[in-house]
Parts: sequence; C-alpha cells; structure tokens
Amino acid sequence: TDLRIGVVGAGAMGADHIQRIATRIAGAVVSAVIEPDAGRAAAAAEHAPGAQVFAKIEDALAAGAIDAALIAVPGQFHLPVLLPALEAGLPILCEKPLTPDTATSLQVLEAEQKLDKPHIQVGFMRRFDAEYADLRELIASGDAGELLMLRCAHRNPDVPESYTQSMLITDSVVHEFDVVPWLAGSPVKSVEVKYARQNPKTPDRLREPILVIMELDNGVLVDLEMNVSVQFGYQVTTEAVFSDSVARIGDPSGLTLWNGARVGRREHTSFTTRFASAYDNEIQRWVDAVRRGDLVDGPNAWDGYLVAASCEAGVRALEQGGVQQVERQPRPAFYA
Ligand code: ISE
Repeated sequence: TDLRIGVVGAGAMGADHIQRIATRIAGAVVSAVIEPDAGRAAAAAEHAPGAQVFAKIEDALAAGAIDAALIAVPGQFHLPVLLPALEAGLPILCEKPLTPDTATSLQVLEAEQKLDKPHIQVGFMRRFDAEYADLRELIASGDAGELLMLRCAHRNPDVPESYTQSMLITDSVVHEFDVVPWLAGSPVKSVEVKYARQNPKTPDRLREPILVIMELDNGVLVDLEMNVSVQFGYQVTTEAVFSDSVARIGDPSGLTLWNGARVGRREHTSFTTRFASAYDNEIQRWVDAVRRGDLVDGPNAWDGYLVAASCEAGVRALEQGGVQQVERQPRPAFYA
C-alpha cells in the first residue's frame, strides 16, 4: 500500500514537494497538508487529492492520518515538528538544515536514539544530483588520481528580503558543508571567510560575495565563491583537482544556440529547476527506503549535526575573521 506522507509546511519548498509526490513519485501519497496558514494550506492541498488539512503535526498524529513526515517549514521551526514526529516513531524527511545550531541538533540526536534505528533523513538534495554522484564515484575509484582540491561556485541571481548576512553560511554554504565531505570522504576541519569587493547589486544589508576556504581532515583544500546577487541565473559548479586530472560538474547542458554572432545555452534561474531531478530522486529513494523498512537512504541526522557544527565555525569566520576550527563530538555507535 502507498506510504501516507504528511507534508509539514506549504511554503515554496513544501508546495513543490506536494506536487512532486502527487505527480512523479511512485508508492506514496500526500495524505495530509500540515500548515497553520489556511489559505496556503488550501492552495497546496488542491494538488494533493484526498489530503486532509491540519494546522499542526500533533493533530495529524492524533488523527492517525500519516505514516511518514516530510518537514518543509523554515529551519528554525524544525525542532518542534521533529520531536513529536520522533516520539510517534515516524520516518522523517527533514528539509535542510536539520536545525539551525548544534545544541538543538544534539537534542534531536538524543530523541532519535530512543528509537531502534535512525528515522531521520536530511534534505541535502545535491547528493542525489547525477553529476555529483558521478564525481563522488570518480573520486572514490582513484581513476583520476588523488584528490587535492575542490573549487566550488554557488551563485544565486538574488535573495529574498528575509535573507540575512549569516544566512550566507546557514542557508547557502550549508549545502557545501554537507556535499563536500560526502564527495571527498573527509569532514570539514576548519573554515575561513574572505570578503570580495562589494557587488553594487548586493542589497545594503548584506556584504558579499564571499570566498569560503575549508580545510578537510584529509588535507583536501576547498574554496567556494558564495555569491547571491549575480543576476544572470542560478549556478552551482564544482571543479575537482586531482594529482593528474581535473573534473568539472554543474555547467549548463542541453540545446546550444548559435544566433546573432553569439553562442549560448539556457541557464537555470532557481534551485527548483537546477535540482529538480535531484529532488525527484531524493524523494523516490526515501519513499522506497521507508517502504522497505530501511527508513533512511541518504544523509542522516548525524550528518545534519556535522553540518550544524561547520555552520557554527562558518558564522564565526564570517563575523570574526580568522581560521575557525569545527568543533564536533564523537559519533555515537547508533549512527555507525
Ligand atoms: C536556498 O535556501 C537553498 O537551499 C538553495 O539551494 C541555495 O542555493 C540558496 O542559496 C539558499 O538560499
């Protein structure tokens, strides 16, 4: 029988997932839309035939309406949804970040460890992008030689008014803090931030672009251009420098047009299209894992905690300068 998913939060990301599950995911249905804003809830529920609407997760749990939860409210509201969902023993897909800081992430780990096995997958969707997966395989195979450096760019056309300076790290670089250790097979040891010349297109409240320099435990050096006012499109690229090769992912692909003495390809303008198939894979693989009883097939809550630890070092680097060490606890056997 189909997995009955309760989608918590019907903002941009939640509404996107509701449509995805309703139209492209096999073996699952959206059985509940959980959203306090009645107008938003009703609009999203239109895409989920048969779904019930609830204002909070506790009501959906009490009604026995869901087998699993997909949490897509903003990160600062994850904890009060995660805790009751864990207590009910539900499998959970939690959009990034797990929680905004290590103290609350540790609280989640503690609650999860009362269950028989990990129940939470964190929505770092880049791991499900085909090119990222290819690059990881290439690195692990050793066929390109030894990995020395990763040179990343993460460019947004612009950001919403709610986007604050520290979100450069906690909302954007957060993705590299997950995917870089996954690619390179080694955790982030330290983080440094340098400010570029200010982009005149950057809103006054922000100071960017920034260059983020990470050192990994295995000595791999990572530089990341984090740039959120580029105007021209949405672009996420990685160049891997090996002992005797270079590999690159994230360039525009598809139809090439020669016209008016120019040659060009379409560029994305948003992560929803750039990572559309990654999101599809992510949700399908999660649904399959839950139906098999594995519950998680991707980054787990421990990975989410490690990212929170890197973000704390990253925000210190952003605000105080210098090279900031990532402080992390030893991994419990539960997450081995
Ligand atoms: C946004 O929240 C995301 O998750 C996007 O993937 C990222 O590119 C963007 O910078 C964030 O604001």
